[in-house]
Amino acid sequence: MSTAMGYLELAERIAREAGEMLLAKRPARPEVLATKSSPTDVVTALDRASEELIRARIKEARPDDAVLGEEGGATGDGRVRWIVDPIDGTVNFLYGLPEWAVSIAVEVEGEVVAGVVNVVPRGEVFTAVRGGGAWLGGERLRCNTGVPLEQALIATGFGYGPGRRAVQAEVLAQVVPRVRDIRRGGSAASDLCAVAAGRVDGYYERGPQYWDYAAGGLVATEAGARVGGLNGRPAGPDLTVCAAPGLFEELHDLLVPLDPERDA
Ligand code: LIP
Repeated sequence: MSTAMGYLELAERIAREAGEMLLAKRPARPEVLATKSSPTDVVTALDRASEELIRARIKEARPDDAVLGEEGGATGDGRVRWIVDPIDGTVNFLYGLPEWAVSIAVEVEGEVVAGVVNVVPRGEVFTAVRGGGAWLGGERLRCNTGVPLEQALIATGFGYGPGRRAVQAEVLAQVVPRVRDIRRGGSAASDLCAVAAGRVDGYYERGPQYWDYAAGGLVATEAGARVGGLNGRPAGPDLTVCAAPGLFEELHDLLVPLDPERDA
């Protein structure tokens, strides 16, 4: 069980089990347990229960591996590391909107080799193995290509802090007139899979954390998209941009002079 495909099989099995648990246990209106970076950045009991289940299953199967999880932080120091978002799109989960996902990526020596994004309410499980393509069920995914910026449907997201949001709104005001339209789904993992599936043409966001984009980023890359940051930097919390080559550069060049990282 040491190939990327082996990691993917385990990750998919765990992400499906967590998804089933969340669907079965989700009350009509989940209770907010705590807030994190701002009063709107919430944690429910089921974020924690989902991460506990995922960590327990990883530990049973691979006791020496490290884990980085949104709720539980970093544990262990193995050469294999699991990157876990137990519910990406927690606000959607809270409100009963159908756009939240369990996201699990597997890194070997710092490189993501497998990823699964289970968009639970839609029953869609996106998977990817490095070099092995991106898949939704039995269908191989390919991102849209040859779309010019002014025809592009672009997904984005907002952070939880008011200062960051004010800058994001200013940047967005300059982006909207230049593209077909904007979508704000509420889950970065799902947005990246939407690029992979050709449901949007591109995505950009300031602030996504590694657990938000590790698995979805591999799905998008394996579907032919480019995933990166500004000025040759890798994707990251500063800025993550994703689109087919060509559109990536157009979107990147639109964003750079708008200085979307200026709230830092
Ligand atoms: C969310 C992201 C979303 C972003 C939110 C938040 P969470 O993750 O996936 O795209 O706009 O600010 O970070 O908090 O639901 O795991």
